[in-house]
Amino acid sequence: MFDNLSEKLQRVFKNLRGEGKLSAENMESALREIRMALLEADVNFKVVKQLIEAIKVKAMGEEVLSALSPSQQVIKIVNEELIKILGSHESRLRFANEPPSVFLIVGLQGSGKTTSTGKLARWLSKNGHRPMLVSVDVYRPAAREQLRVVARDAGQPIYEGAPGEALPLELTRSARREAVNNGRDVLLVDTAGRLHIDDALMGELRQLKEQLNPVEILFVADAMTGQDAVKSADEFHKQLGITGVILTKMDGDARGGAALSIRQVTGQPLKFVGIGEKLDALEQFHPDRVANRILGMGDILSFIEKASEQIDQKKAVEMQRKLIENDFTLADFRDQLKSIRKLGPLSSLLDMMPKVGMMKELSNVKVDEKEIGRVVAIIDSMTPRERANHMIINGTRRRRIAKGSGTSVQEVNQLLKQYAEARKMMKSLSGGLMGKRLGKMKLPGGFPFDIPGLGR
Ligand SMILES: Nc1nc2c(ncn2[C@@H]2O[C@H](COP(=O)(O)OP(=O)(O)O)[C@@H](O)[C@H]2O)c(=O)[nH]1
Ligand SMILES: [Mg+2]
Repeated sequence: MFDNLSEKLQRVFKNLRGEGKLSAENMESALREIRMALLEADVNFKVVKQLIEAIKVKAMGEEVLSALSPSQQVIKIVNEELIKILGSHESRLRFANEPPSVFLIVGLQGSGKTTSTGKLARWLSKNGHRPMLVSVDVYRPAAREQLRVVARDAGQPIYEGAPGEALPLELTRSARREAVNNGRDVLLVDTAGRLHIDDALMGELRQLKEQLNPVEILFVADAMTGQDAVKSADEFHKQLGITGVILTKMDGDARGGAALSIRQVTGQPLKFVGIGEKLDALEQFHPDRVANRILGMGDILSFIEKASEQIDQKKAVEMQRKLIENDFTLADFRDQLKSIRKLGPLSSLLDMMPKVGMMKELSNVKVDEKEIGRVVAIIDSMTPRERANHMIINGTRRRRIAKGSGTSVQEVNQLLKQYAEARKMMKSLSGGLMGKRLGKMKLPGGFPFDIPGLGR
């Protein structure tokens, strides 16, 4: 995603790095190059114009901070403006006050509606919701069968329809009732698509909208079709009123023009991107992270910079020695988890990094901040003696710790088991490749084993 654009913009910044300060001349040529890079990435020309104008005003205005170098200044400005055109904080899904929240999934044929419906079902269930699916693609039995398959893969129920129920309106009415009866809080409606926008399709969708009062109407578009995707999103919005966009097949789109234009052209935010055919290949769209990624802030240096700002280097070195010498107590374990938490959402840090080598592996790590909090609470409920020597924690002590931390004995057991395994693993790795690597990188979060809250 955005690879070409990212590369070109970074070249612009690099050229500016040699300059003493921002001047009308060097800014002029930088802006020209940024403009070219955006156009080559297939960004809508109006959006490019707005963006360049905004960057120019800021760069030449008073907002420029003299503490930053010219290239840093320009990166900062471009970053802010990119985030703005991408929609800042609008990417979150909305939910109805009274369940079920109905999400209408619309778009042209082949754009990825059915696949995205399955991905959303999975995503929602992983994020504390209980979705139900229904297909109103009544003209193509194969399409409904396809949704049945993705629903099964996502492990979420689908409303199949009673005999004689053949019309979209009937189906969705019953599906909503079924959702209420089964305590499902989101109803995902996969709709029929056409090759082109036509009146019959729009009429049907408008009827569904009227009857179902959906809180989200998500337009699904194929990113590889570039500005055509933007155009049809705009058309759907004018005729139907959409609330957000899911851009699919971003895995095959190196340019990213649609992603960068859609919000500005339609006024509706990009909410998710599809990055593969599998059900887990769906990412929530975070404008700030994407802007960072495009600007190449995703390098390990900035990660380490941020990390070392927040973490006491001495402490980190001491921790490593303990890890390697297997003198790593539960109290150290807790401190390390706390320092991970201090880094802020670890996932955003991981997102900033290039996906190569060991980082590739780390970037698959999912951080569950709640889980880290639970583990810290468990260790906090231990006595100093217990923290120094986990061997003395018997059944009675486990029950007391569980009570004190508001967790269960199973959770305490699980933590102790993970901790013991981690120690064992560290022992076998000590002095090995991992130890050396970690030593060199001084990464506070460089856990070569499974930590609670960091599941793979
Ligand atoms: N590579 C890739 N393929 C996708 C993605 N989303 C959907 N597809 C594929 O696009 C094709 C059409 O998807 P489908 O969900 O049937 O589209 P629909 O007609 O809009 O329901 C299928 O082959 C999907 O596997 C994606 O994010 N990446
Ligand atoms: Mg379909």
